Amino acid sequence: MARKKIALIGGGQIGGVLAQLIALKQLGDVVMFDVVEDMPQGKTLEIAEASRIERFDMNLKGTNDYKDIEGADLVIITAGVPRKPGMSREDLLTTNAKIMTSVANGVKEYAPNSIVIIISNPLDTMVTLFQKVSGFPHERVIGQAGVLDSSRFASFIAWELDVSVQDVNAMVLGGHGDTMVPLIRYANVNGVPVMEMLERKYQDKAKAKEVMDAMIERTRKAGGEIVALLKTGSAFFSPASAAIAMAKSILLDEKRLLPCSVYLKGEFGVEGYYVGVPAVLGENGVERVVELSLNEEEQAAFNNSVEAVKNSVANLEKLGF
Ligand code: TXD
Repeated sequence: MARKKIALIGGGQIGGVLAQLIALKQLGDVVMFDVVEDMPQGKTLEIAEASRIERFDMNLKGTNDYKDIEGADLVIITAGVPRKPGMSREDLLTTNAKIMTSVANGVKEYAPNSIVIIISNPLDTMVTLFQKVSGFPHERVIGQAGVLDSSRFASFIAWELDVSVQDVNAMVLGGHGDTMVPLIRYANVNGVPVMEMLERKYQDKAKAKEVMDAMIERTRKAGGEIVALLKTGSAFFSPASAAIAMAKSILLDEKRLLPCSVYLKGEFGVEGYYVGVPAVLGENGVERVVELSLNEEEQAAFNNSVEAVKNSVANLEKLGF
C-alpha cells in the first residue's frame, strides 16, 4: 500500500504538533506549507532528525511553494491568526477569511482530490468559506471543533468523578463558539449516566446540577481559559490531537463516529450550513451524519448555536467573501 501524503497548510503552533503526531503515529508523509520563509523547512527538519530516536520512516518536508502539496490525500489547514487574550473567535474573521481564500485556491489547484480538515477560526465560517472558494464536494471538507470540545468536557467529567477519562463518553454539538452545546443526557461513564453518578456523589439533585452546569460553562469557555493562561496564543496541543483522530479515521477508513463541523442538508433541522454534529468519518470523508433525538431544551440550545454560525456566515458575506 502506497504511503499517504498529508499536507499541512500552516506550520505554526498547531501545524508543528500535527507534523510530529503524524510522524509518531506513522500516518503518512508530511508536507508543511507556510508563507513564512524557512520556518516550515526548519520545523520539519527538526522533527525528522528525531526519527532515529522515535523510530519512524515517514518523510517530512517544509515548503513555501504550493506545488509541493501536489497529490496530497489529506490536507489539514491551520493557516490564520490565533486569538489573543480578550478576543473572541469572531474577531479573527476578516484576517483569517483573506488567508483562507488564498489557501483554498492553492489546495484547489494542487490537491483537487484531497479530503480537507480545517482548524482555523472562526471554525464553522472558515469551513464554509473554504468549501465555497474551492468548490470541493461538502463531504470532503470538514471542520475540527467537536472532538476537542468533547474531549475537554470528558476531561472535566473524569476529574470531577475521579474515574479514568478513557471510560467517559461525552459529546459537544453546535457551532465552535461560546454557545456550543455539551449534551448532558448522553454523557456517561462506560454506560453509566454522568448525572446519576453526580447525584449519588452529592446526594443532592440541585448540587449535582450545579456541578454539571459549572462543567458545561467551563467547556464552553475552555478555549478562552487557555488563551488567558498562555497570553501569546491559543490552544495547540489538544486541537492537533483532535484533528489527528479525525485524520486517522479517514486515512485508515476507521468509520469512527466523531462530532465535527459538517454540512447539513436538513439534518437536525438545519439546511445549508456547516455545524458540529456526530458524523462517521471514513475514506470518503464524511460518510454520513448521525442524527439523534434532542429534547426541547437541547434543541433550543442547538438552534441558538446555529444562529451564531448563521450570523458569522452573514458577516463573512457582508465583508464580500
Ligand atoms: O479547535 C479548533 N478548531 C481550534 C482552532 C483551537 C485552537 C486554535 N484554533 C485556530 O487555529 C486559531 O484560532 C488559529 O486560527 C488557527 C491556528 O492556530 P495556531 O496556534 O497554530 O496559530 P499560529 O501559531 O499563529 O500558526 C498559524 C500559521 C502561522 O505559521 C502563519 O505564518 C501561517 O499560519 N499563515 C499562513 N499559512 C499559509 N498561508 C497563509 N496565507 C498564511 N497566513 C498565515
